Amino acid sequence: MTALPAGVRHIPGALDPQAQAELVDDIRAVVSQAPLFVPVMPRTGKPMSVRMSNCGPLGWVTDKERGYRYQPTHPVTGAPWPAMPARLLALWAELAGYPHPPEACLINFYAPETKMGLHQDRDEADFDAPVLSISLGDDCLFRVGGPERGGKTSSLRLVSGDIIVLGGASRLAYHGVDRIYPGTSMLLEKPGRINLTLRRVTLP
Ligand code: MD3
Ligand code: FE
Repeated sequence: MTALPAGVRHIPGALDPQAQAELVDDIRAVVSQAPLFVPVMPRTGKPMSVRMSNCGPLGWVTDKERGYRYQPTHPVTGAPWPAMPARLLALWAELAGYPHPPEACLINFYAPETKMGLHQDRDEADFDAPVLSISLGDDCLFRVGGPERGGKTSSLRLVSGDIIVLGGASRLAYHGVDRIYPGTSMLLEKPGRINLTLRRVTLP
């Protein structure tokens, strides 16, 4: 574990257990309307191991034919994404330091064997806005590097209730999830981890 890259703000224990449970209830309600889907890599068609859904006006999706993109509707049901829960809007207003509301909340569900390879988030038009990430459930080993693939990386264990805000120089940093530590949290009914990323997509 070394120092985090400039622009990464880690807030350990940002959410107390009650706030975590309330967010899980919010996400359960979202996922009952907008079921988790299997994201598929562009061109190769290889399924990712993470399961996803979204809330807010826009959601991030990916499939073989059309690749990574944001769209206003669920890729399977065709329904508009559920509204962004008020609690998420309030956390953004408190912590993002950005004067416009988030447009997308990507919900990632990690079963115990799930990983997410190193990547950049660059499907948004607005890189001035930060990305705000909320961890719920089992701990994970998160890795973040610089804006170039192959650069030095730092690893960080993220715990349920932690928030990280990725802004400024870190907005285009490579990052990924190397592993989940099953059984480290009792928040969820089953082992696994939920990550919520709040994002601004369009230019204000
Ligand atoms: C660093 N999710 O959904 S969140 C993703 O834990 C994603 O589910 C991971 O990477 C997860 O794209 C990591 C933390 C995160 C999110 C966005 C970033 C870190 C970031 C954008 C730039 C730099
Ligand atoms: Fe990412």
